[in-house]
Formats: sequence, C-alpha cells, structure tokens
Amino acid sequence: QSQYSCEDKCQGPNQWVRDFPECGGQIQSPVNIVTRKVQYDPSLTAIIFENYTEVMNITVVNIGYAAVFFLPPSMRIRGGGLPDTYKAVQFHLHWGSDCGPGSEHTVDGEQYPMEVHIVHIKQQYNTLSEAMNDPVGVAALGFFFEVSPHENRQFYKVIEALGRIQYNGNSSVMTGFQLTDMLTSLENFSSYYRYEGSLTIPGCNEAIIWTVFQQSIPISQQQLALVTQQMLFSTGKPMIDIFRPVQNLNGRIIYTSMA
Ligand code: GRE
Ligand code: ZN
Repeated sequence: QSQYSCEDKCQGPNQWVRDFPECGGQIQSPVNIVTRKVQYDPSLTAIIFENYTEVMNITVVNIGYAAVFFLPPSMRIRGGGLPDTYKAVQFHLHWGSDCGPGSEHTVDGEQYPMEVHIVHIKQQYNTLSEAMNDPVGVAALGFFFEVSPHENRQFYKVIEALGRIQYNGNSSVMTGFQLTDMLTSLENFSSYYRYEGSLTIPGCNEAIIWTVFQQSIPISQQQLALVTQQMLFSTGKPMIDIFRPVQNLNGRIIYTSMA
C-alpha cells in the first residue's frame, strides 16, 4: 500500500487560469463523453498506425509534474478523419492515487483508473510548440486503462522505468519496449470518439484533435498501484492525482466512429 497520505493531492488545475489565460478558454480538455449524445460520423474510419510495432529504446524523463516517454518520429498515424499525417512525439500517463481513479476523459461520468496520451504533431512540424500554433497541429490519442486479473505484458517495463526517475529532472532509457505490447489486446482500434480540444496542462493550447478509444487496456491492480507510488513532483511530494478535471463542452459535438 501507499506510504503517502490520501490528503496529499495536487491542487493545481483551478489556479492555472491565473497564469495561463487560455486555460479558461471555450474548447478545453478533457471532457466527459456522454454516449447518448455523441454523433456518428462515417468518415471516422480506422486510424492507420505506421511503425507502431517497432521495438524501441526510448528515453523517459520526470518533468516535475509527469513522466514523459519520448517516441521516434518514424511512428506515424493517418486516416481516421485526420486532416494530415501526424508523427509521434511522446506518450505520458495520467493517474490517480490509492484513493481514487485518475483518467482525464470520462465516459458517462465514469472516471477510469488511468489514461495514456500518445501525442503526435503534423508531419510538417519539428516541435510540439511549433505545432501548437496550428489549431489542428496536434493529434493526441487517449486510451483508458481498466483493472483486470491479467498483467499487462510489457507494462512492467514502464513501472521499472518510473522507479528510475523518481525525482524531477531524472531520465532513463527504457530498452526493448514495444508500444503495441502496452496497448495489449486492443484488436479494435476502430471504435473511438473524436472532438477538438486542448492540452490538459498549462498553457492549455487549443490545438489538439482528440481521439479517445472506446476499448480500455487491461492492467493488474498491483501494476496500477505501483505506478502511483514511485514518482515525486518537483515539490518533493508524491506525484499522484495527475489529471485535470473535465471541462465544459460549450456546445462542441463529440463524434464517434461507431454506427
Ligand atoms: C496532454 O494532453 O497532456 C498533452 C501534453 C503534451 C502535448 C499534448 C497533449 O501533456 O495533449
Ligand atoms: Zn495528457
């Protein structure tokens, strides 16, 4: 069990708008997905994943408020109603604590234990900050995790890597990692929700095409607990509850690939 108190929470998100006005904008993320209100869009065909099965050595860094796993730009996505080809930049996780779930998006009000975001930029750009100036410059994929009796095949690599980057600024290389192994048993990449939103961290740039997959990734309870118990914020406090609460849709429609 956790060595940390459940009161020890990150109080950030409501303060962001003071320093980052865009965090108070009208097309913010994450959002609650109300399944009876989503609209079927037949142009939302299966996303094409290029080089996603690569076995990689990738660097993971504790950036003070998250762990970021840097991905090779050879990994690309296209199709699925995306306006361009997008190349991978990084993935990161949003989690809760021993006391509660930590996904960012919710479905019919249900928060999942954890959510991974795989962040891509339009192929013409070289950096995330460059892509942020384009309202469709970034394509982020969100996958929920759910607790299952089965261990996730390659997730132990992620857990071990997190254990090596406890402190702000620490970095480590994760070897022999295959992203598709972490996204285990996802036969169905074609069932997803789509909407336009923002970065879920400051500056909350409204530049993201969000794709949130319906099918969740299984992970064991023990694996999940290990994730939340290893890392520290730059303040030295336990890195738990690293999710932004859901934001108002303000009239936005969430589309779905599911007829
Ligand atoms: C996020 O949603 O958390 C995020 C980042 C960085 C780039 C894009 C993005 O943390 O969607
Ligand atoms: Zn994220």
